[in-house]
Amino acid sequence: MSVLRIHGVSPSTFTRSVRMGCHEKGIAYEFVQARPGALGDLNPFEKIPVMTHGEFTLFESTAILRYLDRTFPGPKLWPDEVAPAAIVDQWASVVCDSVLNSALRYIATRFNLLPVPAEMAERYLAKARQVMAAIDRRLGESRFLGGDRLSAADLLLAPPFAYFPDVPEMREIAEASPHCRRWAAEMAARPSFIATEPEFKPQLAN
Ligand SMILES: N[C@@H](CCC(=O)N[C@@H](CS)C(=O)NCC(=O)O)C(=O)O
Repeated sequence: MSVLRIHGVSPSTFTRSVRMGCHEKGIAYEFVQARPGALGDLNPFEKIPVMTHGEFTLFESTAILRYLDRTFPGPKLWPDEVAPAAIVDQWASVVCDSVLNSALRYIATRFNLLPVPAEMAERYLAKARQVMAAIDRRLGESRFLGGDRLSAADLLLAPPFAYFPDVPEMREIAEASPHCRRWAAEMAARPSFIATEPEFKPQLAN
């Protein structure tokens, strides 16, 4: 049986999503400490996470989660039916695009990981308010982001949302989002979330 390895670092939100997928499906894996830019040939885009499964290498978190779901038994991260699976894809994509390009970028600026002009940071924050309001509406209609059951979309959203309380402006957004908070409490109780708690967290710049 080939060894499955997840290369990344524990504070990385995308790395955590993929590791959560392993835990949800009961997949044994090795966690290999690797920072972005120190991956050698594993990812030409120099981003984490990367998965290796024997000789097979894969980057991009959603692709990795899909691979895990198709390769291993255990609870499905995507439904089998076409339309419900497409809804999961839709919300996974919302996280990887809209949440990344607003909330996650804003958090990165506040942790001094993404130096941008103040005006740009304000734009990320304004967009985060809009994006999270739409996600809150969705979670008011649906127990999980992708539907009635946990899916890859939840695994992608939970790690960035876990940083909201650490940044006052994002904490305010979370406090104004009751459905997100109900969902986040449910996610935080899952063994996959508990097992992947970051070993350290970036600190606020000011
Ligand atoms: N689209 C990638 C995004 C991964 C990503 O942005 N990872 C961050 C860490 S959470 C990273 O490696 N950043 C370094 C960089 O962008 O150079 C995925 O879905 O895996």
